[in-house]
Amino acid sequence: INTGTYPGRKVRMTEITAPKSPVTAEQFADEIREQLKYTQNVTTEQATPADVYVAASKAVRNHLADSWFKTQADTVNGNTKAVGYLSAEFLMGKQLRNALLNAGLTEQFDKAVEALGFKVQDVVDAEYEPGLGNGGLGRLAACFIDSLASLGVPAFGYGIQYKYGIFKQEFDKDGKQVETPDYWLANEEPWGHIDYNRDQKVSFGGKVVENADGTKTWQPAWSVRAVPVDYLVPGYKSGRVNTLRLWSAKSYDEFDLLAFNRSEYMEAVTPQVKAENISKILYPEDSTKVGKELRLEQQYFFVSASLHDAIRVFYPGQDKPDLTTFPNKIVFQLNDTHPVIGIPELMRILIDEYGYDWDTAWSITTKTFNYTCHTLLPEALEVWPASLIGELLPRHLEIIEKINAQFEDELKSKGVDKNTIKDMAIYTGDAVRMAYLATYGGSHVNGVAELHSQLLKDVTLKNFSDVYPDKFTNVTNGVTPRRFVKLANPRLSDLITEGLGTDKWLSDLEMLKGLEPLAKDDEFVKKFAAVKKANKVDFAAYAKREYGFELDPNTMFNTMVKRLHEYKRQSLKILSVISTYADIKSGKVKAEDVTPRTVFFGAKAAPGYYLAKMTIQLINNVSRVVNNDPDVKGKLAVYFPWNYNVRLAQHLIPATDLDEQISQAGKEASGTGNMKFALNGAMTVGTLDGANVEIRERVGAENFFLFGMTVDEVEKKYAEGYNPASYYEADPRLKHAIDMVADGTFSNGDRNAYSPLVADWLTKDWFMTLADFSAYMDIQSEIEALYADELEWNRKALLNVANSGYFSSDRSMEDYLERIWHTAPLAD
Ligand code: T68
Repeated sequence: INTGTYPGRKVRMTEITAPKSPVTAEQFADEIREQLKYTQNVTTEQATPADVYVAASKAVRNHLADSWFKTQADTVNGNTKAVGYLSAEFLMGKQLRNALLNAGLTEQFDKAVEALGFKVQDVVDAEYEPGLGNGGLGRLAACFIDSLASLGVPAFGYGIQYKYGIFKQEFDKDGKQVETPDYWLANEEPWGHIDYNRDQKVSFGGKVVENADGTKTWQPAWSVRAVPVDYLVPGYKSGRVNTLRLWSAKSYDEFDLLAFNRSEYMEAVTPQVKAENISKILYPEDSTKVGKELRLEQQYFFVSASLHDAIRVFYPGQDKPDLTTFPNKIVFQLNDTHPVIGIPELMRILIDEYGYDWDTAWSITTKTFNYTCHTLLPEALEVWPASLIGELLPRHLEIIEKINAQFEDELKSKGVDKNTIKDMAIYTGDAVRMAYLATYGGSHVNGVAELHSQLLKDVTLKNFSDVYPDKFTNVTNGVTPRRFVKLANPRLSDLITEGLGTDKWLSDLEMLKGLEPLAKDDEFVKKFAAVKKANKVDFAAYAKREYGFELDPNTMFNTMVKRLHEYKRQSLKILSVISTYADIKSGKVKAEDVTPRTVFFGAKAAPGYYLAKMTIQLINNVSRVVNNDPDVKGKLAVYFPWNYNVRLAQHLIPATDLDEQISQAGKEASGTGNMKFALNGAMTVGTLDGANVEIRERVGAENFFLFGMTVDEVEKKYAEGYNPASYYEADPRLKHAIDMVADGTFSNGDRNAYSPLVADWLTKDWFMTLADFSAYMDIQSEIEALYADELEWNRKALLNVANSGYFSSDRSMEDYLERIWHTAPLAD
């Protein structure tokens, strides 16, 4: 064991350079054989790659078991406060490669699999990616728990094991998105361990009765059984393994035998269906619409089970635990508003289940929770109808009312005026505002990038920040370099290690700064360029295999991947593609002046989001027309690989030359794709939005393609009255591109196909795509001029890598530890 303090680190890290019980490839092959024989019950000869995948995964899991038990014991017995990360989403990505890396078994695995007569790729491909998140928010949670384990901080991720994750996306013959269910548990899933003996009961409905002594008793109408499914979260070279505990809903009454005996077969399984529905499906992001009853049930389900679980873990076997010490044992982070019902739930547990008085309970609760906001769209802050909470959680509604009354008194005593108090109400009488409840009920509130946190204070939660300025802080997001550099981009990882003379950068990403001098070394820059080129060739092969695309790796790979949302402005990108297409086709731009480009889109649209789905259809049809037009062959191509997920991200990001982060300023809270691209040596074209601002500051303005309006300019334009049609009239390139969408060029002559989209652009355009179009087109010539100079382009791209070390999720975790959680890694 090699213990050391990394230069510049605020948190000490222990590095275990070799796995505790290293095995040889032969031994590991034997372990796989044993799993095949005794748990898969197949001979090595009978085994398929899928069998080997399950067997190898279980063998790796076994290697992590001792560290897991030790981490659990130290978590409970040590004097380091643990972190509970409460999140409705954990978008983990595939597990096997990551677990092998962190267990120090990568090479042994590769050799063992071959010795068993299998292809490594086939075995790895047998893993089905769990899609238990929508996008950035869920992936962030996954990066954070990886970093916590890698830093040796005791932590629990708490969430839901949805039976169906985010829908699978397909495109029909017209280019429309078709959603199909993602039944990711169809085959054996070796990573989650279902622990029936650590279950919790979660209740709903019914009524509240007042007892003779004035205390309240909630008499719920129905209950479900929350069963934990445990995933190991191994740290990278930390020797620590944390727990991701995802709850699965089961019924207490599997089956109504009386109904069955009456031949009422459907009725007989109703209770089971009702209970199991709770963890049945991940809600697709619908930030602009109100939620559903089931969604509130899901939120309460996992939060209630998790809080009870934490009490079980930290006060084992105690009937009357001293819960005033609870905030010293664990601090809970509320990942967006989805788990905010935890605040009244902890109050209820403390008062009704453990007999604490209100003030003591409130003091414990506020010390226990902190809230991270991930949005700037006011309509995305959850507001629940009070009637719904009253029906589902009557006792919680009472508690919320009382919290609100106390809050109003507090505001009055602070001299806040009546109207402001009304604006700040947590409980309006009709509705409960979860973001306000979280802000009042927790110790800290943070945004996810500097600009975002500033706007939260200045706009979204201004009243709260005026009254409670000290609650507000920022923690800029980050991504794990283990998955998104080491696993996704082995060639670049090797080059970085060569350049720095060590691989320690994987746990101290600021060390990438050491690459900066190498940007002056043409030979190193050429090696860097060769890495990108090889990644593009690889991606072309992958895209051919998976999607049947014929890509040309000699073109610029230009990528826009993220959820489909108007504010993210995929429209801006596709309109620019259409404009470029028209220019090449008409000969306005000479063939020899064109920078050959392949444009990639990856995006899922929420199933009920009409304009987003129409944008997908448009992109697919632009792709069809452009890719089949001999006039632009070799100059421009557009591809939309369907079902964008973590796996595709790991392939596409390392192969990208130019990344698009073009949201309207003031709308993207942070973005994390932007960080992954910069770390993988892509250049970014982007607006001054979210973390783009900080990325640009760090990599240098000269190494970032900035365009578009600022937040202030956007606000000014809204105030003046925005008229998109005037931009359509003023820029002939824009006019032509929109006319082509309207005239049937991309709909086999049908002029109505996109009329709602066109009408929206010309009359509403809420996110000002049209106003930023000219600036976006103008910066393309700068991009193309630089791209023509291969050495200079790669020099700048390398400087992006060298200066992106700040965007490690390890750094984000250190900031949370210091500013919010006030805790530290476990002692060795
Ligand atoms: C994202 N939010 C932000 N939300 O958009 C992004 N919403 O800027 C930021 O980088 C990221 O969070 C991490 O902080 C989301 O991804 C959701 O997915 C979501 C899901 C359900 C309901 C509302």
